Amino acid sequence: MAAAHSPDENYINCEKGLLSWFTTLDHKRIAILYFVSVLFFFLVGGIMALLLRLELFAPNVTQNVGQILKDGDTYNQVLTYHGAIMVFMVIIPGIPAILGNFFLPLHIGAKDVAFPRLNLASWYVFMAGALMAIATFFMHKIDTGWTFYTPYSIKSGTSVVMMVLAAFVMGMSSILTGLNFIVTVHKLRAPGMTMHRIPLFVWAIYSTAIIQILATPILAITLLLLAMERILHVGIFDPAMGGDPVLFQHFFWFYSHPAVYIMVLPAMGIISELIAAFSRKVIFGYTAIAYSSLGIAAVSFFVWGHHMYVSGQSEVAGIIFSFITMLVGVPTAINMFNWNATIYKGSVSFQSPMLFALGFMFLFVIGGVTGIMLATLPVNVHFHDTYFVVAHFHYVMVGGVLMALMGGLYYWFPKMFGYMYSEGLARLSFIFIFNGFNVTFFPQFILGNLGMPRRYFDYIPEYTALNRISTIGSWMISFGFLIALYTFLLAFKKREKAPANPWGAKTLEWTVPSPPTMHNFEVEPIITAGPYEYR
Ligand code: CU1
Repeated sequence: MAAAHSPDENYINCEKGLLSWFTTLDHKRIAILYFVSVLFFFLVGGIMALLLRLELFAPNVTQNVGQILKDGDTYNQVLTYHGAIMVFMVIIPGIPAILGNFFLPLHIGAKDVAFPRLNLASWYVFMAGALMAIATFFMHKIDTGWTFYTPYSIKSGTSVVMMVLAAFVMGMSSILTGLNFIVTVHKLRAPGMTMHRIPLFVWAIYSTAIIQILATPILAITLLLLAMERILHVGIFDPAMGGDPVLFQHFFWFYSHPAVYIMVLPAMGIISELIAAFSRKVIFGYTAIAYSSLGIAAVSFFVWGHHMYVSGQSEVAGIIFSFITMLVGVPTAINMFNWNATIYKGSVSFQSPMLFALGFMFLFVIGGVTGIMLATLPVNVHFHDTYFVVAHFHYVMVGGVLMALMGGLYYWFPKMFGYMYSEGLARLSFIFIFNGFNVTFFPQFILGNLGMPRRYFDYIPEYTALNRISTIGSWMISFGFLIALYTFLLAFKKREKAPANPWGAKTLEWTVPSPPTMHNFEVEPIITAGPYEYR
């Protein structure tokens, strides 16, 4: 009944009260629930990171400066929480559950996802898992590292069972979200929205969902087996009982390598949207990028052994895993080529979301190339378990995923909340995040090459200078994120109304008001062209 609605009604103000949020079935409101939760966990995981870097400011316990964590055990616990929170509670749900939930239906011309109740249930399941993870903090904590490697995770006196069950529950949420998105893409596309007309962000979320559904159950079973090993002593991973600790690594990485692409593919999807919008061009090589997403998803299942070159696996296995790992570089390079080709001769505007997109391209190439180095069998022996690995995966996870998430948030904030933010502040946050990131993590490549092992809370004095630079960088990057938070909060305070399409972008979400109404489209859109039809 259009007459009953005021013209200013949108998905935020159409229902009032906190309860209306916790019982909502609207994909956009559920996205906001995820946004608030993930933001909170990001702050907690970020504080843990700052504590770790502060500890590493000075080489050893005899110097008081920087020695804020009282012993190695505390350091191991903070390290584990930092990793587990950032992986399971921030980066895996981050882009799909926040931006995927909000924009996937809008991108394909749908009123909601296929199963709205399941969507809300996914958030509750996620929060239940997150609360279980937090509960371990008030039990015996956890010190195994986020990978829960056996045999230590069988012996550790900390709350391993609770923590792996927490990851199990959060994995369930991830599976349900993936399932929901796949059905949504297949069943709810608007008339004329063929698979070759969906935005590349949708292709990315779709490919991600395939991995979520196929790989996450393996993690679930692995973690259950670990819990059983601790409780029932079944003898599957514990060598003392005839089990094989390396078997755990096979199972764990069979999920956790594809999980890297659960994190990275949605980031690449955002970058495709940003590059098209801010170059004012139809994306170059649409089909190549779309199929590259599927290609990366497929190859990701056959590379897990690259985590285990030095675990005693056969040389043949090492060579095969090394070769297949390098194949991931092909679809990734195809994406990178097509983004560059799109920018080429485009009328590029360097607004804050585009700065993050370019930042992503720069940092992700470094993350990718160092990945190829690590995939090389003999080189890996040198770099294994050093800070080189830490630097590499932070270039992928932060330089890649978080840069894309920030770019996506700056891009879609006006649509999500209906307000414009200060472009100057947004750019300032980029400067601090981008530079702070490089100051933090580039020295770690050098430290790793010099042989500094990861996961140690003290080190020899030769490593001091580079560690100090890294710690100072961590303050710069934090300052950048604080500016970003302030930018968003200030936008809510100033209430400067955003137009429907502030960037002149061409995908469907920009055709509806900012913020969108509860049912997204008052009239069902009929699609007659591809997603980036610029004149
Ligand atoms: Cu991997």
